[in-house]
Amino acid sequence: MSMSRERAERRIEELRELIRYHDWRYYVLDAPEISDAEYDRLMRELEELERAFPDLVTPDSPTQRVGGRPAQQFGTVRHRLPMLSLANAFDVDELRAFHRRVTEALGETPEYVVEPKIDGLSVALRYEHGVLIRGATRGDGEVGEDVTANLRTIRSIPLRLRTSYPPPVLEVRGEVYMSRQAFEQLNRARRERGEPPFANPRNAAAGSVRQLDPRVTAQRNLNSFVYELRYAEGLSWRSHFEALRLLAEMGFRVNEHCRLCRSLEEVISFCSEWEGRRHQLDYEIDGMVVKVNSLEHQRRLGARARSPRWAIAYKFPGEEATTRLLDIVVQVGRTGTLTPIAVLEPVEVAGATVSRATLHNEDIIEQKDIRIGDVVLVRRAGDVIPEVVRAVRELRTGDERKFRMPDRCPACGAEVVRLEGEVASRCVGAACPAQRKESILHFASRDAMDIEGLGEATVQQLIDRGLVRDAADLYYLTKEDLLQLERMADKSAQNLLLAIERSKSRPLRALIYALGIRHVGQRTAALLAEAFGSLEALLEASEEQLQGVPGVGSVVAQSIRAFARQPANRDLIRRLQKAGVRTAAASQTRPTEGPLAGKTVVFTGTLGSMTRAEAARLAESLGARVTSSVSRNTDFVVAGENPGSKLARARELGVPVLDEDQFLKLVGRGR
Ligand code: 0OX
Repeated sequence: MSMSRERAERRIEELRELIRYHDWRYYVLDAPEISDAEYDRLMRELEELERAFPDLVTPDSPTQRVGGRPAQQFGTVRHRLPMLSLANAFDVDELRAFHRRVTEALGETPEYVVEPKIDGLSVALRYEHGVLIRGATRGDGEVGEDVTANLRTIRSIPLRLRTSYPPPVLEVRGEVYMSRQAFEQLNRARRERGEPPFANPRNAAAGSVRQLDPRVTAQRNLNSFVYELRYAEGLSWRSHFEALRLLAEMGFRVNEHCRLCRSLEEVISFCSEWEGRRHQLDYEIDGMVVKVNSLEHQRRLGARARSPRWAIAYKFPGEEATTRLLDIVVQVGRTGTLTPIAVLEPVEVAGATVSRATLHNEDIIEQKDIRIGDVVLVRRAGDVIPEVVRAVRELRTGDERKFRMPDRCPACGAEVVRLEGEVASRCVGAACPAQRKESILHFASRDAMDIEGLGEATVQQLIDRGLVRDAADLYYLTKEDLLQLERMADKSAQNLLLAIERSKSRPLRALIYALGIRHVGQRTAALLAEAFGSLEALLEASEEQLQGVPGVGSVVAQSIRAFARQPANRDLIRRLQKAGVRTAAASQTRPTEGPLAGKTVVFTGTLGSMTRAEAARLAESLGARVTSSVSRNTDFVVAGENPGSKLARARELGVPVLDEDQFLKLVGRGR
């Protein structure tokens, strides 16, 4: 009754081709031609024949998607060409800046391809003679993990290409993701089994691809889009759009919403269109990818260290994301206030990775019934600290724990008190290192004494090593002290000492604000400086005198008096004075007119006519603020010889750049 081997071989080949075709119709085009029952019949027939002739089974057979035993661990794969990532544009202005850079470098206006940015994980696929032989995760871009067995289970990834003359070697890149529907279905099933649900589709997809047992991955309903033809021997294409067409012809799933745009305005309007339509898709996108179309243009533009200059991700703004609340820790502020902080499984919110968020205070946690282990909704609006909006209670497993405010300070062990009528709990420890650290950071912050380069890690070390107990100690640090610290090179020690020195002549209002007197913010500090003219006069003022200042009420006045009475504070002020910190209002203030007044300037490279420090002093004497790093707030950069990365950064941000002559002209010293 059995079929001859030859006939079986022919039928097997026929069935495979049919099934491949219908897989393509179903999984790639989403346009099936036959019923599920008909498809199952084909599949069963193939399976039976392969069972009868096991030596005819090949790895690219449609029956072989799920195979092999669970792995112990994944092997590593070195990518032949590094897998680059994308630079981000967070608004339309940054998109325009990208276009300007590109157009300037090319000397002509390019065409762009704009495509949805799928929120999944990137993978690389390698085919030899049309057969999938390797699939790898992105990893660090250089080396990824070999997840071939898992990627084979994704039905939209062809095991064999749909071409009669496949290139000997072909490499493509794309995104593996989980649709919203598959994600919800998976979480429902996990809850029923008492397993913790995934916080979002991205995590679910990443977790599924990193499963050691491919049979588990196979049940996860992953999907894919391929967006890059990295390498194909013998094939030629001249543009990204053409590459997308080739990829589609070869049987890959290519996103249908990729659009060729002939002008920046077209790019912008397509991006905004999808910003409003993103929720119509069955998968999450976190932005749009804008790519220069012509390969010749791409080649000329080249790449930075990690990302190509010819592409950018336009990130959609300010949304929310869900993630898991791993723990709640307590942070001690400079006045001893204990703030509960959510420790989160890292999640991307509005273009930034968030792993911590504020929970404000105990009462809010209670009111919102947020528990450790919950899946929570996190929001990041603009520049504010990310916050936990609420718990997703439907995803609870019962293993969540309630939070309790500790009754001892986690930093110093002192008692924690919560005064009647206040929401905040406070550490009462007078020598609490956490409070010290926060008050020194406040003292050094930009609006206070503006000591550039004195960051959290440095202050922590200074306190741990007993080099600094309060802000006044900063002025007694030596270079030797600083060189003891980790990651403190000669140059940075020098710069820090210089910044500390410079802070001695900060205006009185900045010093008053820097002291961190409760209820004395920047505005009140300015009023007090104006009214008293010196720190000494302020601290000797009576409550009545203080209340005589417009805008100062009894709460503020009492707080200043309480501060002034503390022996430790008196000692602090004495040592500040002794170190030469200016405690009286300056007779002459910074120029408020002239080309440099109020400008933020960065110097980079070697100048011919003066040292950088001299140039900085000159600029400051004309009312400029000199900083060491380029940001969006920089008004211009002065570049000497060998300028390096700051110049590149300035170009990237579109910050104007002056050479030395232009700078000298500007300050009236030009020849
Ligand atoms: C996506 C996506 C990611 C090519 C050059 C660097 C990134 N998540 O949808 N990456 C790219 O492009 C590569 N395109 C995409 N569509």
